[in-house]
Amino acid sequence: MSAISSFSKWLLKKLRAEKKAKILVLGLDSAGKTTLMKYVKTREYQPSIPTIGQNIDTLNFEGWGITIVDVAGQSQFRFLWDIHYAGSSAAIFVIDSADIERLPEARDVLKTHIFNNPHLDKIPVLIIANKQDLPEAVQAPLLIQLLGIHIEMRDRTFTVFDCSALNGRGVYEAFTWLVNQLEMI
Ligand SMILES: Nc1nc2c(ncn2[C@@H]2O[C@H](COP(=O)(O)OP(=O)(O)OP(=O)(O)O)[C@@H](O)[C@H]2O)c(=O)[nH]1
Ligand SMILES: [Mg+2]
Repeated sequence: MSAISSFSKWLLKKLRAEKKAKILVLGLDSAGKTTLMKYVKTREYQPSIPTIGQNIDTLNFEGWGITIVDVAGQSQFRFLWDIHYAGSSAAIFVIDSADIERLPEARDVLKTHIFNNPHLDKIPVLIIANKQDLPEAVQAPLLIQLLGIHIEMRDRTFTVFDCSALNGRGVYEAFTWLVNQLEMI
């Protein structure tokens, strides 16, 4: 084997080996974080129970080996989020778009734990407007206005995707956007 071809094989292996990322999945309890992550992994809806602590899993998506840290959203567990911020390449914030009453709480959590979080400074943020299969779900353009993120996120790469972890709508597109951001880091 020539020196050039062993070098290119080594380089290829190294490039492949380095396509790894840690992604943090945040959001209120019952937003659908765990259901969504299960959908991405298995391509089908699977029922889930409220998370206690966190679920850490790996996922292969479009050539990326992604470590998913899916935290418990209940308020009494949110202090546990702190230990997971370091080393995150991107964050996903899942919102129950059909639960209008809890949108102000979702906005506060998004602001405190992502926008104003120095540990997550500058990383891309994928906001999932989940539960779009429900008739009362608010869609992305209105959700952006209600959350005020068009103003808050001025200095940040972010997007909002309408999704459903029940029927898979928008899930593949949202994750494709995310890995495209990882390619640019
Ligand atoms: N209709 C509908 N229900 C959903 C969807 N995603 C999740 N759910 C349901 O919402 C409930 C909460 O889902 P989880 O995935 O456990 O929510 P979570 O954000 O992980 O909640 P915590 O672990 O408590 O933080 C479950 O009953 C899910 O089946 C969706 O897209 N549409
Ligand atoms: Mg969960």
